[in-house]
Amino acid sequence: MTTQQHTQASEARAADSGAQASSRFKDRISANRNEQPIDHERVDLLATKAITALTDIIEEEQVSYDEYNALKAWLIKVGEDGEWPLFLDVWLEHAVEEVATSHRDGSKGTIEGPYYVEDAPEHQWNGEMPMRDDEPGTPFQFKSKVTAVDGTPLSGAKLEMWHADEYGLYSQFAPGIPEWNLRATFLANEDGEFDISTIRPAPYQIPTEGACGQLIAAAGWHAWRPAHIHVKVSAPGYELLTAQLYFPGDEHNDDDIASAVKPELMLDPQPAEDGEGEQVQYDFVLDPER
Ligand code: MBD
Ligand code: FE
Repeated sequence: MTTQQHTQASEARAADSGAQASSRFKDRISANRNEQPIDHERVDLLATKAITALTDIIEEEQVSYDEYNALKAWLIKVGEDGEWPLFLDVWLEHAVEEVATSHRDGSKGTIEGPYYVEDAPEHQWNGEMPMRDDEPGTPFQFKSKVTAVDGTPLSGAKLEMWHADEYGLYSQFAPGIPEWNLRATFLANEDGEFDISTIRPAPYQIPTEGACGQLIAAAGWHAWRPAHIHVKVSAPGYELLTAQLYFPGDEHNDDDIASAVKPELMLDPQPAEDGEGEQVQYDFVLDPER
């Protein structure tokens, strides 16, 4: 395949990713439904505040019927395109994540995003991310140690990792990629360590063909997220850490469309000591469960 053919194929397939995230999310929610009673006071408070914030904008900005109808049509399209998870995770999740983790003393986290899949197959602490025989990309060796805030190594730690391929596509959300490609759960050694072989992911452009892309084009924004590796780090008795790790020098580290970059999440890749590619050490500190 030429580069141009590959770009065209990637664009066609990226279009499905936003919609895939919708059906995935619905499955996950119905599987985990724990019949919580409705907190009517809280719904009243939050719904009233949300409606008031919007009506304030309408008055302040003198919003017209044409603008109101454009919004209506666009909201309908977000649903039709299956892009609500994409929209919410790109523009709102970062604020929810800050609220959820502000009490922590351990490692900083960031948003999960729309492309996590639970229960990725398990591998040993020094395993390789599942990848195709001809998987393109720079080899990347990821070393890590997981400790508690008091410094105790956590031998029971699990590290789930998922990331895009060299073309910015995620398995299970873009067709034609093996199911668990570049997704895995690693189990720590007795010192809480990991030594994982993978490839460097490419920067990610959110699908441009759907409602979210339409908004981005209409507003004159860009659709890029910097290259990133997603992780979930856990250990029995400790709070789950959800994070993304970034690469210095990426063009979009300072203007991530999803506002999910933090300085603490920047990797420091070095040339690999043995073999080709790069290696990095990045450690995690977990907070005890409250
Ligand atoms: C991604 O890969 C991602 O991580 C987020 C947060 C939003 C869209 C695509
Ligand atoms: Fe991502």
